[in-house]
Amino acid sequence: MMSRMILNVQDPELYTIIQKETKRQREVLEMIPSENYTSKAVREAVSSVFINKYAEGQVGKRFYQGNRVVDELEALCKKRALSLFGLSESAWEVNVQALSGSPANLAVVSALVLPGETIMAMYLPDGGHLSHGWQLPSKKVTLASKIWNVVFYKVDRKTRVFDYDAIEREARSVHPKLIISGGTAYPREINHKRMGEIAGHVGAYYLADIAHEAGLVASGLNTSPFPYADAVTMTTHKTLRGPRGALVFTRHTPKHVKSTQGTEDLAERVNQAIFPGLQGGPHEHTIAGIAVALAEAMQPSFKTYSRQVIVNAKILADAFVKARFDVVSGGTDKHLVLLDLRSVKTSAWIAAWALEYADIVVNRNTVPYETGSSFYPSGIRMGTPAVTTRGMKEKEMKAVARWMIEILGEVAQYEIPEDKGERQAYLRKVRSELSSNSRLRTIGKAVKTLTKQFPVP
Ligand code: DSN
Repeated sequence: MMSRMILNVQDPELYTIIQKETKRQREVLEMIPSENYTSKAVREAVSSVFINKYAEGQVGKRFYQGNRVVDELEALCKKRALSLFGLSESAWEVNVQALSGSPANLAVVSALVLPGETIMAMYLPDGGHLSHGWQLPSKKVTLASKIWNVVFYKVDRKTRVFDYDAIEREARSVHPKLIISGGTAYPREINHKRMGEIAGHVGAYYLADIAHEAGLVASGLNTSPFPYADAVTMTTHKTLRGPRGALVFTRHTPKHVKSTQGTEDLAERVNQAIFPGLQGGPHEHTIAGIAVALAEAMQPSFKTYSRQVIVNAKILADAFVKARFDVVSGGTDKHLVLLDLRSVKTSAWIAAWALEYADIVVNRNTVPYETGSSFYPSGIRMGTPAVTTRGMKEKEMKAVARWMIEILGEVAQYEIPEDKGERQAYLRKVRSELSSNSRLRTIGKAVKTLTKQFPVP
């Protein structure tokens, strides 16, 4: 339970840092699509006494004593998770212990695929995720890429959406054991039915990672992958608006693959992969916060919120299309919009800084058929979950889009030199120019006026 504040007395240095971040989160337009503001109730649960407890094992089967109440907590969280997505306990297991999205994905892959076997995943610049085995031609970047043979599928060059016939051809040629969909920057809905069918045709498991759109799926506004997937992973802190954590859902009996490991329950394999395979004690305080967020997501008001998240993102996308920006895939079906800035000859690094000088926080992002690098990519990614939590709607989004378009106009033609030697000096000069740009300051003031009217929870 929250009680009288003592941190300011005991550790003023740390307290001041928290105050600064509180102020920052209150004053800026937080538009990174993977971020959100949790409720006070979620934060209260996360800072509860569950932070003190070790609880390796599963409900009713713990390795440490003293877990009677933890069992109650975890059982409640699991029940709520299954109920939110309309799943039956007899067909699906949910594990609520994965520490976040990347370990959740690693656990599922390690449970379903033997080292050296092939997995197929969305290409990172096309919106995939690092934890699906990202690697460069010259470097195995992730642990998954060191363990498994990873083959990526890409979006169509012209439409920048997936061509499912091409994915099927690829799957038939590489015979993956697992096909993964989902990621971080694909603005369109995934055709889970088709992905499930492709997995079925090649005898692969299908893992749908809905980290980004979990809340939209829970609200029935994006297609549910559950009828088609063998396993579904999601983080709990993006559109689902809980604390940072993850949920892993697994069918007891696989849909697409005849078990090669006897009659073993698939979900049991995933549970074992999470603990003891990958982690020790679960973070029960986070699980408490997730349980609160799941109950919040079952309220009718959450569906209204999710609907507004999508409406708001579509308003941004439409405004950028009208202003002749290159909106990847021409729009969005969910909470995020991806702009390819190569058409306006601006570096995403400079654009993101310019926006931040006006207190609009987005992230620079790779885009399909990327020609830059992950640190200096060609796109910016923006999203609406956090601003919608604050209550912003159509009118505010139109104003935000206008400001963003104006700021991007201010930095058009700023290009980062190819020469690495010249680059740092150039970037320092640009940041200094941006920090004193009067137009950015004026927009920053308007942003502060707007954010004052929409308090964070
Ligand atoms: N880093 C997260 C995102 O921003 O999408 C995914 O892990």
